[in-house]
Amino acid sequence: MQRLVLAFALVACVATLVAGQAFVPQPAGRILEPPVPSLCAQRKIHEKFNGKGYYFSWKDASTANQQMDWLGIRNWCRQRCMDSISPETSVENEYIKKKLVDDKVKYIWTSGRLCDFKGCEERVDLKPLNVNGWFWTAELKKLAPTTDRTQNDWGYSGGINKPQPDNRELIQGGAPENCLAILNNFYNDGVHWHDVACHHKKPWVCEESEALVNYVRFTNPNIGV
Ligand SMILES: [Ca+2]
Ligand SMILES: [Ca+2]
Repeated sequence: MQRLVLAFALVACVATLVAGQAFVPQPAGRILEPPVPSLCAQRKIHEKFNGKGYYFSWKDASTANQQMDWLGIRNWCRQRCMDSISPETSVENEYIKKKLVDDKVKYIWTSGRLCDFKGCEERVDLKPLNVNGWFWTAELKKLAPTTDRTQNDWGYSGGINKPQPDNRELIQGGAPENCLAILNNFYNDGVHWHDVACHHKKPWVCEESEALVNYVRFTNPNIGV
């Protein structure tokens, strides 16, 4: 098991280098789970889109009534060689948004997160954090600046009638809104991205992770992942 964890750490490092990023951000206290080969082999895919498999928690009887926090969802997906969804293109973003509308799902988590971890504060390219500090954690890819409205899908309103990201919960004395959810007209503002405090529980969408699938194929060639 120790060897597996070490090997996984190495793969993660390689993936990080390939992605051109100098850090592997993750929240303090809880760990990012490695894939579980048997769960990867049995993973359920509801639909394929542009060659990648997607899992929708509300479409499956075993998870239809479940909701999890931001990291819990990443780990559930990662154990199955997937990760929380990263809608990095407008085509993929529209595909996911249509699912929420068609299936009347109020909101979901994505892998999007503000770089609020140890090491982020030294990165000048992330300053100011509320503009340049957002990234898709599953892909280790930065989002376009929050101010560039043509390259993102942040909502135009929210709980305090301010454009997103607004860090509303922190302003109102609660937790910082460091995670990226897609909200389906929750504030009568259409279907858009919102910064939301990461501890809230939501349904989820997993997206297959090429890196995790390849890793498990390499380390477990006989398991048929
Ligand atoms: Ca994606
Ligand atoms: Ca917000």
